Amino acid sequence: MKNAEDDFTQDNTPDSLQDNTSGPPPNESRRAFFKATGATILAAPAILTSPKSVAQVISVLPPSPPTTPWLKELPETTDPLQQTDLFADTDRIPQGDPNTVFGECGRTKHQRWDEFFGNPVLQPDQADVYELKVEAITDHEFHPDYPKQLAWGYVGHTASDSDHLNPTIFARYGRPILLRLRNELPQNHVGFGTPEISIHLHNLHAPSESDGFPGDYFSPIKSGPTLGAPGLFKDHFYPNVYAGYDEFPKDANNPVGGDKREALGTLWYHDHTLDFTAGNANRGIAAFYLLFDDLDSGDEHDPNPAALRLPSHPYDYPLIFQDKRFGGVGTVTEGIHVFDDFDPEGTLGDKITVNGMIEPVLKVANRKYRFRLLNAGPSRFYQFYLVSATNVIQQFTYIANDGNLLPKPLFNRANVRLGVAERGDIVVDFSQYPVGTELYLVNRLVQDKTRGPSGVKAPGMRVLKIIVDREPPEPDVSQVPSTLRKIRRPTLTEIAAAPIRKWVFARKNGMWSINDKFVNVNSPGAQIAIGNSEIWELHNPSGGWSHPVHIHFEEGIILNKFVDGIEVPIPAHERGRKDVYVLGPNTRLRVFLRFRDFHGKYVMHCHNMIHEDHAMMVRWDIVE
Ligand SMILES: [Cu+2]
Repeated sequence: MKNAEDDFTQDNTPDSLQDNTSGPPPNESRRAFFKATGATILAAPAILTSPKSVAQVISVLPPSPPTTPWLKELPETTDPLQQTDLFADTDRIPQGDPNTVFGECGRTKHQRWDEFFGNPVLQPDQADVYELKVEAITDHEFHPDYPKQLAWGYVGHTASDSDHLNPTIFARYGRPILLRLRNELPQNHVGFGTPEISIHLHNLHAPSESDGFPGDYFSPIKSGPTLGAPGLFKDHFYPNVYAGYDEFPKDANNPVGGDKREALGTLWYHDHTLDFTAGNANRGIAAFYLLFDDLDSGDEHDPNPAALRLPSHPYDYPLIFQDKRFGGVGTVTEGIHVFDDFDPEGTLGDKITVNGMIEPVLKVANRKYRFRLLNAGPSRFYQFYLVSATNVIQQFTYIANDGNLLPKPLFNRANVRLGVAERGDIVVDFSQYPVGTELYLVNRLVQDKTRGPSGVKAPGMRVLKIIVDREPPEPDVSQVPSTLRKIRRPTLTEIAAAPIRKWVFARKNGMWSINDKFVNVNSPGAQIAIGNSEIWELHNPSGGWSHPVHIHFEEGIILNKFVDGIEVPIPAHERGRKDVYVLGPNTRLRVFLRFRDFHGKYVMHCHNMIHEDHAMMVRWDIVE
């Protein structure tokens, strides 16, 4: 039988993968074309005109130029974003209604604003207030062997009193955040990516208008189909309450409000502009948001007996991985980041950046560290191992998946596998290594096309060198307790009562579809009454590719997993709460979800950003 993959054809040449010179048509023409057709359905035959196979295209793309490893060091600690005074400009004090008179885009009113703040306008000390600008940086150094070049990202003022690209936000349950996002990208940009933005804070329990809905993109001159007007900035209200806010109301015994079993810790924020998420995020618009509470308090010295006292700042270290392709030796774009927004198979990177750098070095003290690993796409999967200089596998403790602490830690683990947008928090105890020890974080997962990974192969690609270079200045009092955070599993009664909704993720006309449809941000594919629970069946009937499916806003619990129609055990790290559900080939998952507290439009999509940009996304709404 002919394999479906063999049917795939596309019009793609190495030239079309180059940046700025002979690159793809202007972004707006693609968007205008997509929109003019009413859907992306007609784009597929237009794009797919050449008989070249994907494998042929990849083989003719020259590899990224070689790099000399381990030349640059990552900073020893995270430099958190500092608050901005948004009260000095009296015309633009954050408010519930959109401030379109003074330059804000036409968002809808912040939900539950009056309930949280009691005034139309925010008062000082009612929230933490931050400002980020999305900017083009022209001197970014991915690696000293490559030219300094263009990158995009969030720029904000950090605690060390400097402007920082993609700073980490430290947040706390019970303390709302008001984040102002300014779009300062060049509006005449050519090359991959588009200069409109929509910030998605993955996977905060955030009201719809602050969730970064893909159709809510904005710039000073353009606005998405679901936004009222363009603008210079957009304010986002992050309540930082636990999900279940209505079911477990805020009171003296529950000062945050919501169900503390629903806490998230490792979140990230990234661009989510319709049709251009892969290009914009791969340009660099992605960063961390770490959320703490009384249990995971971010303080290993915490005297509160309930606190977990996990390794904390500066020994709590987020690591973001992105795969990128750079123009090959002898090409006009030699050493320059290239990508193709228009190819439904995308561009597979062959260089893995760690916090924006290729093959960096991290120096650590010989004590425990918490590493927060994030696969920020666009489409590569990873299976990370920690190995010695002679490739001997080292063990660590796996404590959180998708930002959710597991009920119990998984001790003596050898690897972490991450689909796009998945997070894995691990604790590594470097006290077992003498000063001077060199270790490597290695990706052993083989992937030669954007459709998904194949096997695991040693020794793999070394992406990060870790040098144990010092004794800690004080004794390590951090710990990994034998229980972490309780989980609320649905009861049998709840499972029996929940309606079942089926979603099929498949290829269609060379694009990617859900339930045979391409994305339409103006029309919900499901409407769920607020407060209801449902079982969502996520089905990938193909043997040819993998889909890391992301459901916005609410975490879910996997009830069953079927491969080739046969029920299989759910891996230990997937038995907690999740927001990314990796659908391998011929896989079906049953996921229990509650829909609570806020209403409005959200999305589910494949987080292979290339699939997502080529229509594998569905809008769903919570309705009152
Ligand atoms: Cu996919």
